[in-house]
Formats: sequence, structure tokens, C-alpha cells
Amino acid sequence: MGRPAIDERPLYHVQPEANWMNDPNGPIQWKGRYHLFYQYHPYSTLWGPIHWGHAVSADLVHWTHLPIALTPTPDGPDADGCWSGCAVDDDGVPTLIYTGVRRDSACQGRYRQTQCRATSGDDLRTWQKDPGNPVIAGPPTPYDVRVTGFRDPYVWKEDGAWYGAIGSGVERMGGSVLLYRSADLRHWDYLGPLYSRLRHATGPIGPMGTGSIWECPQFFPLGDRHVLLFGVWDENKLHYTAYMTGTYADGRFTPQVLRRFDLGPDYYAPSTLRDDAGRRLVWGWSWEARRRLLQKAAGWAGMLSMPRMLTLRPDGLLGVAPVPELAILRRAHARHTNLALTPRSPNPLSEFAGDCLEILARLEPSPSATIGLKLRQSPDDEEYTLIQYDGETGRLCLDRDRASQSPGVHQGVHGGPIVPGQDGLLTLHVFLDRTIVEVYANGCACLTARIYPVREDSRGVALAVQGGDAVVQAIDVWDLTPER
Ligand code: DQQ
Repeated sequence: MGRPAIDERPLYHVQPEANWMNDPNGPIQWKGRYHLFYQYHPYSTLWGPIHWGHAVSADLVHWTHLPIALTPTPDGPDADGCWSGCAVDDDGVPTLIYTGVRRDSACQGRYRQTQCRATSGDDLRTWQKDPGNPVIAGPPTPYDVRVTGFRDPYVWKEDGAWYGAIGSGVERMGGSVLLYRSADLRHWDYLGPLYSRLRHATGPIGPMGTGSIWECPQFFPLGDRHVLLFGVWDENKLHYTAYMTGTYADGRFTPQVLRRFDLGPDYYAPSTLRDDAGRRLVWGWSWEARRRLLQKAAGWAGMLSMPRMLTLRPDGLLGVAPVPELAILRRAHARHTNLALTPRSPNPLSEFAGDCLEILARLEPSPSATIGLKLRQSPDDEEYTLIQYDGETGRLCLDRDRASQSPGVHQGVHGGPIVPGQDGLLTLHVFLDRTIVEVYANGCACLTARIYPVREDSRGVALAVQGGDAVVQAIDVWDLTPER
């Protein structure tokens, strides 16, 4: 299988020059610039002994890659990998707290997971590991035999003390998050579970498997509540990102709302930052949805999602929107307003084509109408990706069954119900960057999926309704091409 004939590398999503990346790690704004680290395997297009890659940006849109920040230390507690973690400003000292892993005979050859610390004295370019590593040597003893994982520390300061939330899980119980406290980021006391719940819980969106371990927990105040955002992982190939909003007191989190964070199949391992402007930003990892051989042929695997801005809505849900900075990518533009769309209408977007696009649509659907937006459509309709909203069920889906004629890629219809727009309209904000699609709907739902059209002419865009009519109040399409 050779290198793909058409351009597949994203133009505005963060990705290193080559090889494997997974989770975003430790986003931090330092002296005004945004720094993002990420799980990186510099020698392969497959996951392996993980390093921390490093990228920096002044505007959240253009990123420059810097030298590798963390490398496993032979014989160290991170000898087999520097897994996920966070970055904090320790009174002027940039500090990383991350999970070091080491395969250990006492752990039956599995990865022993401990928490490590590293600091930088040159504005985050190079990092020195604490000679006292690991700073947390293992899970709390009462849980020793029953804990399914112990990783991905997320650290914050509260009333003059440092607190750390660590992703974990309790056997036969499900995912959980453990809470620690420290005065100096080196000596840590275990306080108890921040939150844990039974393996299968019934949440406001119906039964939702809560997995066997929660990875990459992010815990932060937003509005008048606290948010726990986390990756749900399970041996049965269950991987998705969820959040809860609720209250936090005396070291315990009491959730009131539980939701999937991204309705798509290809978004995981969130990492957040409160920036200097007070905004809560989040990145996720978008993994490949194709066979390893195709990954290898491409020479790279994985990318980060666009930065999303989170807010708390009065109903306790998260508001999610792409950051406004992305508007500087906009180039050629088309706009239509006040279109009455019937199932027989011609495609109003027929003059537009591209593989890097932004589309913003404000629609008034009738309850019986299904609105479909096709991307990367070939002229003969053999290849296309369909984003669809069903006015009757209120579900938003992405259908990639026809997205690619390649046999080695994932297919399926993915999505779920979304809450109606506060203005009664359906607002769809879509970003296409070659093989990644991110959809934002009604300001509070998002859906990320990877697609791999193989035809060079799969660049069309189409808007259509079925089963009823819709009024398109406005639809904007922009070509997005960053200056390199
Ligand atoms: N990826 C990291 C772990 C984390 C997982 C290892 C989530 O720290 O739990 O690369 O994707």
C-alpha cells in the first residue's frame, strides 16, 4: 500500500511533522504564548514508549513545534513512557506533573503507574526531572488490589494548597477519580475518591457504560458549578469522552448532569486550560479511523482537535464553541440568506468545493424534515460524508458509510440527540480539515469524526432536505487555508 495520492495532512489541526501522537497534555499560557504538549512516539506511526512533544502558538491557530519536552529515562520510573499529565505555574516555575510508567515484574509485566514531576528553568524549552521521582509511588493502599489504573494527574491550586485528581477505576465498580493534596507538588496526601460510581449508571441520557477506568480527568470550576471532564475506557473497546457538572465541597464532587462530551467516534483524552482571558479551553485527541497499514503509509497518525471554548449554561450543560481566533483562517466566501428549501430544491452550495472548509448554517427546520449536509462529495455521489439532523427525533448524526471507497477505513453512523437551540433554530457550525470533521450544533453539542475519501474530486458540498421543508436563514461557507 503506497502513500496516498491526495493530500491528507490537516492544515489547521495540531500535528507533528511525522509519526504517532495521542493525548494533548498540559496546555498552559506562559508569558502570553500558548504551549501545548502531547503524547508523542517520535520513531513510529504506532503507539510505543511515549515522549512529550511540544508546540507553541501566539494565536491558538498557528503552531510551531519545539524540541521534545520529556523523554523516558532508562531505569527511571518513566523508563517505558511519560504518559499524560498537566502543567502548572508553581510560583514562577513551570512544572509538569505526569504519569511515569515502567514494566515491572512485581506488576506481572504490566505498566507500573506512578506520578512524576519535572520543572523548566528556560521558559518551557527544556525540562529537568525531579531526582525524587516518583512523587506519588502508587495508588492508595486501601485500594491497592482493586485499582484498575492510576494515571493522568490534573493539578490545580485552591486556598493556597495544590490538589491533584488522578484517573483510576475500582474493580467491579467502574471508573473513578482519586483526590490528593500537596503543599509543594512533591509530597502528596491521599484524600479519598473525588468521585466514583457504579459500573453501569443511568444518567440523563439513558444507560451509559461508565467503563472500567476514567482517563485524563479534568476538574475545574465553571460559572457557579464544577465540571469533571474525562475519558471513559473499557476493555470492551468502549472509548468516549463524558462530562458531569455539579457541586464540589469537602473534597467530594456531587454531579447533577452527566453527558457525552463529543457525539462522534474519534475524540478522546481531553486536556483543558484557563487562559489569561479567563476562558476555559479544551483540546482532545482525534485518533485515526483506518488500518495501521494505511497509517504507516501516510507517515503519521493522530491529531489534536481544534481548541474549543467551554461555558456553563443555565441548564447545567456545557456550552461548547470553537474559539473565535479561528476566523483568521477564512478565505473565499459564499453566503445565502432566506432560502426556502424543499426536497426538490437544487443544491444551493453547488458553486463551492474544497477539502478545508468552514460552514455556518442557521436553519428553521420543520419537525418532519431531515436536513443533510454533504461534505467531500464526488460529482457522481459515490463518495460523500453526510451530516444529518432529524427534526422528528432531534438527533444529529454523521454517516460515513460512503465517505471512502477505501476498504481499510472505519464506517458507520454516529451521533445522538441534541438539545434544541435556545433561539428555536438549528445552528450547525462545521469545520472540515481534509480527514477530520468537527461539527458544533446549537452551541452545546459537538461531534468529531475522521474520513478518508480516496478520490481527488471528492470536494463537493451539498445541502438538502428530505420529508419536509426548511428555511435557511443564513448559510456561510469559507475556504480555510492558513498561511504557512
Ligand atoms: N493515553 C496515555 C495515558 C492515558 C491514555 C498513554 C489516554 O496516560 O490514560 O499514552 O488516551
